[in-house]
Amino acid sequence: MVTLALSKGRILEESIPLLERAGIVPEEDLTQTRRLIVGTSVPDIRLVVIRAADVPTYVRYGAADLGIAGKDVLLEDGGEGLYELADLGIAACRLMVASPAGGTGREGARAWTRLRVATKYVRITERYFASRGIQADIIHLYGSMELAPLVGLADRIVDLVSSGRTLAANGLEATDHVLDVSAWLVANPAAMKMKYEALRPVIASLAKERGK
Ligand code: PRT
Ligand code: MG
Repeated sequence: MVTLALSKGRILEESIPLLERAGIVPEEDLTQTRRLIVGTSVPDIRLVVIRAADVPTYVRYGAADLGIAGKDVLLEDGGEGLYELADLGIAACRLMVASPAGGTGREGARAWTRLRVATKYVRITERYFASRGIQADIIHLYGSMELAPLVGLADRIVDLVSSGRTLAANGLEATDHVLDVSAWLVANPAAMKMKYEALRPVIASLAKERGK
């Protein structure tokens, strides 16, 4: 049995057509079902559907042999104990620094000392500012980062941007590019040894359909 971990949300929406083109058709509508383990048209392949940030954990511990996870999640996780096999080219976006549109005046005196940056991506953000020699206090949020500058919680955010509409709707503008993001196929290293014969065709067909 091969277990492939997918994450809910955007990655799932773009993974389903990729899987189907690769001949792996889920037995249920993954966007509707409440089941967390779903079989496929390929008898020995099953899917588990979990939170995006949990995909590296399932794959690292071998609870899933393969997984599809955003580069943002993989970098934030650290990626130890995972093989990053292929960039699938789906769910593409950019990790950006953003701040209130129309300048810096609004930050006031705090801008002269340390910057406060709200993000879900603490590790990536720490590394980004440190590598530029900028002192920043990182405020860890789990979602709705766009709110933080509007209520005085932070001066900047680091968040994913695709169309830019969420930033615009909240009077923010992207100022600096941190990372290009897309979803990658990852594997458990032990499974790659023990189950290589079973995994090889799955990996080959997913990698072949990438970015189409
Ligand atoms: O549910 P959970 O809290 O675990 O995750 P989530 O709801 O934040 O995101 P989810 O599950 O939909 O998908 C997460 C993965 O999708 C990320 O790890 C990325 O790899 C990928 N992805 C691609 C995105 C986006 N594009 C994206 N635009 N994840 C989130 N966004 C959000 C962004 O955070 C912002 O709030 O969409 C908003 C911006 O979109 P635009 O189009 O308005 O710019
Ligand atoms: Mg979500």
